Amino acid sequence: MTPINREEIQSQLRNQIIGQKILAFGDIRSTNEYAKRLARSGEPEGCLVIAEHQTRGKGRLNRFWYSPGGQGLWFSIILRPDIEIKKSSLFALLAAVSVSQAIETVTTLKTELKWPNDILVHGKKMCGILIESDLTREKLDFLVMGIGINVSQKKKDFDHNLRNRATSLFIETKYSPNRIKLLIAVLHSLESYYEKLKSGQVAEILDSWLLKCRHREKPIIIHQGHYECEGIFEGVDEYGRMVLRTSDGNTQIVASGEVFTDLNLTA
Ligand code: BT5
Repeated sequence: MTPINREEIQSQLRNQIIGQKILAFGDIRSTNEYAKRLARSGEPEGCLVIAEHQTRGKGRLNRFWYSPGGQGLWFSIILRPDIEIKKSSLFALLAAVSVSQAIETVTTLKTELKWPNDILVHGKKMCGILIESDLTREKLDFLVMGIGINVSQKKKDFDHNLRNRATSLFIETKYSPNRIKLLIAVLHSLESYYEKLKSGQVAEILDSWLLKCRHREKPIIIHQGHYECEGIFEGVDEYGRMVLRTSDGNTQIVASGEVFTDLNLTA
């Protein structure tokens, strides 16, 4: 696959914020870790860190994110929105709708979203999102939005325990789209939703997310560490948190956790 080239991205990008500075690497431990270090040393918002291969790509709760060389898009963006800390959960949904829109523009695939941070195609995970932030004195200092999209892996390339849960654009369409074209579509979409969020048009992001949510009004089980809860997924509140209707008819707000949609604990 053609290597990711910074100049090529720059020449096609029409954004004012996201991607104003681009750092492209061959190998890196984790683009999120790198971007966080940059942000802590004062890097302005919009900086994009992208790599061909991550040796220690991270998922939530320090889980491993498989990021083989040249087979996907692994990147992170530094953002410094002037918003309440509570609203930072919205960024996983914002990233999910942006990537989903980009995939549907560049391919003919239909994507589905799983709360809070997964993009699925035919029930399998194609993209994961990791939002990490630093706070200073009750204020959001910066936020790093990490996105991993599987592009050209074949089924046999995934580890056996991921093979039935993960997918790639190649597996679903039988061809590998141009990664730069897909990346540019994601970055354009991200900038447009980011502008909406900053100007208070949160409802538009939430509506777009809900339209694609695969478990809306469906029974789910939510795991939070050792705590487990069941109910009907009603939707999300204005902070992107889950609204769960439990069997006693009450409504519960859930800020984080892992959603399962059947008793066999599959996504
Ligand atoms: C996520 O975590 O889905 C967030 C993934 C974020 C990755 C990006 S890549 C660029 C940036 N830099 C980083 O270091 N990270 C971000 P979570 O919901 O915790 O899901 C992690 C789980 O997904 C793992 O435990 C595996 O089961 C599964 N998994 C790992 N690699 C995968 C892959 N390539 N495709 C699909 N599923 C995968």
